Amino acid sequence: MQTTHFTSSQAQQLQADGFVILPSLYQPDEIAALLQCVEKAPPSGPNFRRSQEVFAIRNLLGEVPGLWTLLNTTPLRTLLNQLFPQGCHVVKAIYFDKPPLSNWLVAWHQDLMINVDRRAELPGFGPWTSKPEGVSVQPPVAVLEDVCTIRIHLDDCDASNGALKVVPGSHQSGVVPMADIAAHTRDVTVCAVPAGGAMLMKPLLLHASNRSTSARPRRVVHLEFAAAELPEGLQWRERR
Ligand SMILES: O=C(O)CCC(=O)C(=O)O
Repeated sequence: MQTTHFTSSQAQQLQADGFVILPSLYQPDEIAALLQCVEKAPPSGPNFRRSQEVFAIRNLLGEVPGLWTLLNTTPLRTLLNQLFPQGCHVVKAIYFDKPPLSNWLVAWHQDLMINVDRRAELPGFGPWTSKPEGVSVQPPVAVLEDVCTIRIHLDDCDASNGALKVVPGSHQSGVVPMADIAAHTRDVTVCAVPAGGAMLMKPLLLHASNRSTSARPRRVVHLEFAAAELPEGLQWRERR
């Protein structure tokens, strides 16, 4: 059955643990249409990364313009209205495939950087990075606390094909210095999510993922939403 209501206990889990799994946000035919749309995209340019280990498309909604119409279902809009009653915008979208038997592993980290349209001298913003695809910056913690990520799973995902591992509650520790991360990663949960399900997570949640030992792919649409506007002079690069 499709999830059309984000329950108060799910909202509480997101607040307390920094993540929650919604087992059914999209129907099988919707997932098939999403996959078909992504697979038709011509893979070229700095936003595409394809190797044996990973296939990623950054600025996904810019690179695959038809995708938003397929993603923007009534259950997604209902969920967003509950998460952000004051309204929100998409601020980042990525497609990840961890292909069968991929060696791609992701070390423990928090999602500290946001994508912006330019460099600007602003208190609390930094460090900055500039890559071919654009400028990113670490914003003040309050900006990160406002963001909610929705990872839509296009395949059944479990520990064998690289499910995300998280440290429940770690989003409440602020920015964890690199040297302290190991000490924070003792109590770990592996987030299995079925195809059509979604994992909601806060950017400050410590997370990682293992190599795949399975013959199954692990395809995910990663969407970040925020209600806040950035200070004058700075804009979310992928805002829509
Ligand atoms: O999908 C994964 O396995 C890791 C992705 C990740 O860590 C991220 O998006 O920050």
